[in-house]
Amino acid sequence: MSSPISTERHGDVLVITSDNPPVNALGAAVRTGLDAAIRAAVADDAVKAVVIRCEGRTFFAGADITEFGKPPVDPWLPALVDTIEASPKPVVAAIHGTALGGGLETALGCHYRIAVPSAKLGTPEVKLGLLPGAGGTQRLPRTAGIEAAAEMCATGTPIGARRALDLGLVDRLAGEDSLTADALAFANEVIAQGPRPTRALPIKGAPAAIKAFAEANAKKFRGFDAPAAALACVEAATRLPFDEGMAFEREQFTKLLFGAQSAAMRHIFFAERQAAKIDGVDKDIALRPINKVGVIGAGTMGGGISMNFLTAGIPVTIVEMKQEALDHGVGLIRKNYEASAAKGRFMPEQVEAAMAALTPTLSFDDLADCDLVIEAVYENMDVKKEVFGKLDRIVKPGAILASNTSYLNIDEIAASTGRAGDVLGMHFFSPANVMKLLEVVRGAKTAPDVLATVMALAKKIKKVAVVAGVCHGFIGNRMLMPRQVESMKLLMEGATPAQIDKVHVDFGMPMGPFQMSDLAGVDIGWHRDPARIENIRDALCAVGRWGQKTGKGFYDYDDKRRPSPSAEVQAIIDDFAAKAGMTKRAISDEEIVERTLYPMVNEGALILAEKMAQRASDIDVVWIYGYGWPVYRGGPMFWADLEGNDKIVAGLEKHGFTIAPLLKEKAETKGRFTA
Ligand code: 3H9
Repeated sequence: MSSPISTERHGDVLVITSDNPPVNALGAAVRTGLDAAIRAAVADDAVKAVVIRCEGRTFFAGADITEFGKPPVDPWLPALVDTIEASPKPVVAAIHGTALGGGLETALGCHYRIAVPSAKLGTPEVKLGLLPGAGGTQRLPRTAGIEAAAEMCATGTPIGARRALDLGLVDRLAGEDSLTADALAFANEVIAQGPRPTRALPIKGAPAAIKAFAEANAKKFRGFDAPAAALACVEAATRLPFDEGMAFEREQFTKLLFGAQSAAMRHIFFAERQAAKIDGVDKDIALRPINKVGVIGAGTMGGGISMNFLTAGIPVTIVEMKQEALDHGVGLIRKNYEASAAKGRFMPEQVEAAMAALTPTLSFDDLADCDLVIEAVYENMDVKKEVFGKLDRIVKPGAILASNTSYLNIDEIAASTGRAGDVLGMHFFSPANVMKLLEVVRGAKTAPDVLATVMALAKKIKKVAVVAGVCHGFIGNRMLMPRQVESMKLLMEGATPAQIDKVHVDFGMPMGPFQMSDLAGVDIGWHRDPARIENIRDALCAVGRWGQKTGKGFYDYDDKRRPSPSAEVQAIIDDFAAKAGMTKRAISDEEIVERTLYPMVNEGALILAEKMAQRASDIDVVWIYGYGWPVYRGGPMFWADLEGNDKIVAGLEKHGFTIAPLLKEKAETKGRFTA
C-alpha cells in the first residue's frame, strides 16, 4: 500500500504532505510516514526548514480513534511529536480545516504554526472521555496560556484561528487560498531564527485560573471523569518540569483510555455517525433539493423548528390560523434569536438575516412552492389528516410532507394524501431549536430518496438524526412509557417523587421522571375533566398542579422555580395507595433502578426485534441526544451490555416483568446489543 505521506522540495524547504481521507486521522501509516519524512529532512543537508501540511478537507483531526483499545503500533504519537520538536531545523505546521486532538498536538510539536482564518484548533478528547495524550496539556499552557489551555482541554470546544493568533497559539494567519505558499514563505523566514521547541517556552498565565475555571464549570462537568483529569494535567504543567508533566499526562490518559466512560463515549462517537446511515438505501441516491421549507403552526414547537432552518440559511414560510397566534409566534422567534445574540452566539446582523428569511402567513396556499412542509399542529389524528389532505391539494408535486407528531401513526397520516411516498415523520424534541435529536419516522410507503433527503438535511441543520419505524411513541417516547408507569407504581408502594428523581439524577440524567413531568406539564394528555379522578395524575391536575407553569406539580416551586416536596402531593398519593389497599414499604434505590431503567432496556430489545430501530446504537443516540442520558454511560443499550444482560434479566424477573425474547437471548448467550 502506498504511504499517505509524500514530500516535495521547494528550495530550502521540504513540504511534508499527509493525504489520509476523510479527516487525516493520525493512524499508524500516517505516523510511520511522518516519522520517516522528518528523519529524512533532518539528515538531508539541503533541507533547511520543513512544512507539515494536509491534503483534503482538514489538517490532522486527531489520533485514529479506531486504534484505541487495540495493541499499540509504533511510532507512538507522543514520541513522533517529540521527534518533530527535536528537529534542529525549523518545522512549520500549515493548518486548514480543523487541527484537533493529536492533530493540534502534532502542530504543537512543530516550532511555528500558520493557519487560515477559517481554521479551528482544539483538543476534543474530553468528548471521548479522554484528555490530550500527546503533550497537549503540557504544550498548550506554553503557547495558548494556562487559562485557554484549561478551557480547551476541559471542555473540548475548539477555538477559531483568530483567537488562536491572539493567544499566541498560532503565529500568523495565511490567506484563505494561499496556505501552502504562505507557509513556505514563513518557513524561509524562520530558517535564520532556527527551531523554537515548545517545551522550552515558559508557561504563560497564572495557575489560579485553573481552580476558578473548575469551580465555574462544576455543574457542567458533573459525573464526567475526564475534565478534572485534564485540568490536573494542565495544573501539573505549571509546576513540574516538562518531562515529568508528560509522564503525569500519560498516566492520566491511560487511566481514562481503559475506563468505562471513554469506552461509552467512543461508542457514542461512532454511533452518532452510524445513525446517519440508512440500511437498504444506496448512499449515493439522488437527493431532492430543499431550498424552501414550510412550517404549519407557530407555537413553541413550530417556532423552534423554523429556527433550525433559518439559522442554516434556508427560508421558511410559517402558517398559523389566526393573526394573533402568528404574531405571537414570530415575536417569540425574534426574542429567542435576540437572547442568543445577547449571549454572543449570533451577530445582530445574523438575527436580522434570519428574520428576513421568515415569511409569516395565514394562508396555506403560500406553502405551494415549498420543497418540504413540516406540520406541527395539535396532536390529534383527525386534525393531522385534514392538514395533510389540504397539503396534498396545495403543495407542488415532489415536495416532502412531514409530520412532527410524537406518537401518531405516520402511515395513517400518509394515507390521507395521494402521495404517501413523499410523507414521513420528523419528530423534533423540545425546545426544537436547541435539542439535537431528530427522529425521522419512515412510513411503510416512504420513498428511499425522501428518507435520504431528510437525513442529509438533518445534518445541515446540525441535528443528529435517527431512523425510526412506525410504532406508538417511536423509539424515545416508547421507551419512556414503561419508565413512567413504574415510577407511578413506585409512588403508590412507598417511594417519593424526590427519591425517584434523585436516583435518576445520581445516575447522571439531567432530571428525574417527576421533574421532567413538571417541566413539560403534568396536564399534557389530561382529559381536562376535574370531576373525573382515576389516578394520581388526574388528582394533581384537578387541583391545578400542572407543573412549573402553575407553580406546582409533583413539587411546589418558589418564585425562582426551585422545587420542594409537597405535603398536598404526598396526601394525594397516600390517599390513592390507601384506597388501593396498599401497605407502604421502604423502597431501595436499587429497586428504583431495576424497575425504571431496566424496563427501558427491555423495551429497547422489543423495538430492535420489531425493527423499529435500525441498530442498538441508534437507540443509544436517541437517549443521549433527546433525553439527556449521560453520555459517559453510552445510552441504555450500551449500558445494559456493560451491566450484563443477565443481570438486567434477573432484576426484571425479580419484579415480575415479561422479558423481551431478544433480551433473554442476549442474557443466555452472554451476548451484547452493541459492538
Ligand atoms: C486523540 O487525538 C488522542 C490524542 O490526544 C492522544 C493519542 C495518544 N479517527 O465526523 P465526520 C471518521 S483523540 C478515526 O462525519 P465531519 C468518522 O468516523 C481524537 N476516524 O465528518 C467518519 O467515518 P464514516 C481527537 C475518524 O466533516 C468520517 O471520519 N479528535 C476520526 O462532520 C467523517 O467524520 C477528535 O475527537 C478520528 N479521529 O467532521 C476529532 N474523526 O464516514 C473527531 C473522524 O465511516 N472528529 N473520523 O462514518 C471530528 O470531530 C469530526 O470528524 C471532524 C469532521 C470535525 C474532524
